[in-house]
Amino acid sequence: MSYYKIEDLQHYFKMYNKSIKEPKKFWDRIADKNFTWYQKWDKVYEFDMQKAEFKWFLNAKVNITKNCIDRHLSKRGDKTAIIFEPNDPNEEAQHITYSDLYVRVSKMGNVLRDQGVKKGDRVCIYLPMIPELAVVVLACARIGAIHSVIFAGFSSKALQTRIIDCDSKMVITSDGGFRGNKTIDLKGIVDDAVEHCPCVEKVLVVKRINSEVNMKEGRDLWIEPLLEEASSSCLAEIMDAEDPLFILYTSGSTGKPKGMVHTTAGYMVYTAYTFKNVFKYEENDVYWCTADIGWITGHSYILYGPLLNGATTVIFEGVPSYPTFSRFWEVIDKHKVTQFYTAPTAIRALAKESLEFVDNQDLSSLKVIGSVGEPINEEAWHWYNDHVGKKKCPLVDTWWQTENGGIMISPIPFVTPTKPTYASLPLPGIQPVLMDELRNEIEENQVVGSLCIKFPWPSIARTIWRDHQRFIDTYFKAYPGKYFTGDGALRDEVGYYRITGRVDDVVIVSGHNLGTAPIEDAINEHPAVAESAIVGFPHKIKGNALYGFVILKEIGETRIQDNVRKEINQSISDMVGPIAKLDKIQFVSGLPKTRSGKIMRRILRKIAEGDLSNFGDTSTLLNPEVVEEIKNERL
Ligand code: 7RM
Repeated sequence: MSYYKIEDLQHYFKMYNKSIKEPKKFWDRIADKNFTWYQKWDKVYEFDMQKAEFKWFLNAKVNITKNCIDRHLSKRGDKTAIIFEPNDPNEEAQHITYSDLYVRVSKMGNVLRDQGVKKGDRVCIYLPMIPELAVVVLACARIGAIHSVIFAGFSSKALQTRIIDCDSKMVITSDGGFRGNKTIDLKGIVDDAVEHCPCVEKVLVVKRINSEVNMKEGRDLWIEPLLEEASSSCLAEIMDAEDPLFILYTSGSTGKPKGMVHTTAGYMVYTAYTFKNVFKYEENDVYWCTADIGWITGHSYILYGPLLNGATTVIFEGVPSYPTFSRFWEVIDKHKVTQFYTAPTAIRALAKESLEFVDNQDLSSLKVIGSVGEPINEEAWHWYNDHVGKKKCPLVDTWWQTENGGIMISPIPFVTPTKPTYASLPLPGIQPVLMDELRNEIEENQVVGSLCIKFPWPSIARTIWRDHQRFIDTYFKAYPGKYFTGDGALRDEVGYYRITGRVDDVVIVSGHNLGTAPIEDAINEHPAVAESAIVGFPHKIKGNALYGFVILKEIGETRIQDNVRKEINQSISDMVGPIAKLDKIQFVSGLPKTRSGKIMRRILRKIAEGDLSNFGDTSTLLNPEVVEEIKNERL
């Protein structure tokens, strides 16, 4: 592999400037040197920001699975591609080599073809975190079918909406899944969903938990017997660079989910390049990302990025709390994990528990630790850095979105000095800008603005499935000529970016733009506080005032609670300024979160405003019961 290597900070700036001045040359070389192509491109890119049209590596022909699997066979055939760590620690882990993966993906590809799946068809995948999920995703890519993975925690209604939206002719699921001490009836959920999906012709079922399930004659088939019969070589479909690779749904704040479409070559080049550099990947590393493959993080940094680099990637079926809160740390110790990539919500949950869980495991194999998904608050950053990274592993706080395909802003390990709560510098090729309300670029430091990207990169989503107008309206209208991320950010004096949360999380109090993340950091500094979320609500004088929802580590008496309220405001006053003090502080037992761990501030905002009638689409909500509690105890 000969990507541009980023070796020190000066070199980073050199690379970065080159990538901005001569993007064609920069990406041309990366694409040329690191992949196998059936045919190379005529042109590196072509785009129109107004029309939101992007093409990369025009007319190149490629198959991403040839690059993920086949080309590694000669040198790495016996190397482990996937380590499968089951939910139950007593079940043996599986080591799947690149040769095994080749056979399994080929067989699966042949099964899909035999069942009538053709290039361009959509296949919805609703599977737990088991090796078959990886195999099925890659099998789709092998035969040119467009995969749409739907996280197996979604309800049948959410599944149904997505199947219908992408007009999927096949659904692949399992009899069920293990999750901690529970089992989940995935086939039952699929049955409910597919009942209302006339587009679905076939449902293929993987056996995982050996439960009794209904098999509908003529529609449902067990996958294992089909695999047994299938040939173990499968001709890869020759794909155009711009043929869709997958659709992945991401929730809009209102309205139905958006089917983000990613295409083949640009996505391949960008995920491979960023994986290599952001995780400083080296040949014998064991890399573990704890996300679910149902999210973009799993697509890009469990499957495609690592496999494109010939890496060993861990697929973990379980949860951080089962059988105990030391599970993550045990898995790192057991498989000698070198890079560990997780979400702040998991870090906060584990930091609440006894330190013994983490201290009793040997984490000395770790070289780099990463964070993704939401702003990592200062306290969690330090806990992760000190107790997991032992202050010797760079902590990469990686900012990016489903729409981006890959990591956009992140430190480079051992190159970019890390700074708590800062995602730091843009990766080569990425040109962030901050915009004010008047649509001017913000040049000053420490001012919160809307984060936009002013030049395309290879893995930018190409459209919303069958709704290009919505794609334009959502991302390219607010700031003409730029991609609008929906996030707020500020920049420090050296050019580091700090993501302050979604722009709709910015609250204007007495004319001051306040991002939620720094205020929540100040609240979380209080030793009694486990987690918090703040939102704005209308105020006669200030325009907006702040309402805090705070989880305490232990529920104390009322008198103590009143003291905590005072101390929280003192801490905010000290760390952010008196302007950011909270008008109301409600103690709660939990915060409404999406299944991917993001706080649904939209609901908290409605409660704070006193609008308790309609919370909009709550189908992605993990814990609806806390909404009731918060509503009933509203101040
Ligand atoms: C990768 C992923 C995207 C949204 C994004 C942000 C938030 C993600 C960070 C972050 C602060 C980070 N894709 N976000 N990473 N905020 N620091 N390092 O999560 O499409 O599911 O979400 O997540 O608000 O817009 S996503």
